Amino acid sequence: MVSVWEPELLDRLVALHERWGDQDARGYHVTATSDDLDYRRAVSEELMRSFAPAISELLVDYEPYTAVLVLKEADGDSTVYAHQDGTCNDEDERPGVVAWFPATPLDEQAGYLRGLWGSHRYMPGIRSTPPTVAPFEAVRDELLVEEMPPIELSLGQALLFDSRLVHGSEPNRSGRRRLAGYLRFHPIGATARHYWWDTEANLVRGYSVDRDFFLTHVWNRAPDQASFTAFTPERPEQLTIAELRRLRRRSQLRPLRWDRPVDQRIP
Ligand SMILES: O=C(O)CCC(=O)C(=O)O
Repeated sequence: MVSVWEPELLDRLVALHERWGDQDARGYHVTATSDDLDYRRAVSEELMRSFAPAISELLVDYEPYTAVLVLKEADGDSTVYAHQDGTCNDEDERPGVVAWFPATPLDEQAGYLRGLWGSHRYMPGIRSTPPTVAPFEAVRDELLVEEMPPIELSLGQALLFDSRLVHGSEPNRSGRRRLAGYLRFHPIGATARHYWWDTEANLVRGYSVDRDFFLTHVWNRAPDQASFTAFTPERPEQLTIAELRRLRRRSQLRPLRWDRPVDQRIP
């Protein structure tokens, strides 16, 4: 959790949404899926210009490559179930980093972001769009409320997390729109990836994409280019809450390879 900018800066995002956004939308939605490509681009440019530099300064050798607004409207279901964000770069050496921050005040009613601590260490694997079945699907409601502590961010603060972290939030019950910024970073020079689950063939297809892809792609559709890989997704065994707790404890004792100091790495 970092304090990175003056809260007044956030007014730019609210104004941007008021000018361009769909005022009749309901529930949870993100600008990444908007049909209005000019709006998508305007949001991305504002986030990259006004917000990404302060985060980049805190990261060593990472660059931003995509930026969206996350909206939870006053009406409609806006629960964000426990999930992991899609894989956007090869994570074997270094993971992607997400910066998430509120642009309108957060409290219990508006719904704090919640995280399953340490889950980036014990929930490896490629995450596709749409997502294939996750090993915590059977317990996702209980997981969100009982196992994932709320992260109480104020305006001006951001949460930086490993892009494999399981996270989510309860619905917005505040009666007001809840607006948040979301930026993704990857190691400088990394190739951006997109993994699409072709449900008809039951294959996850991997694509190397450029930055514009995230501004123009129609989500859940086949990307309009050749894939570099394809694999059949596994149907994972569903974990219980007790098993997830055990995994967390074990991961604290024995971090994954890339977490270890270089001289302690297993060859
Ligand atoms: O805004 C939130 O509470 C969560 C958003 C989120 O996790 C996402 O869009 O992936």
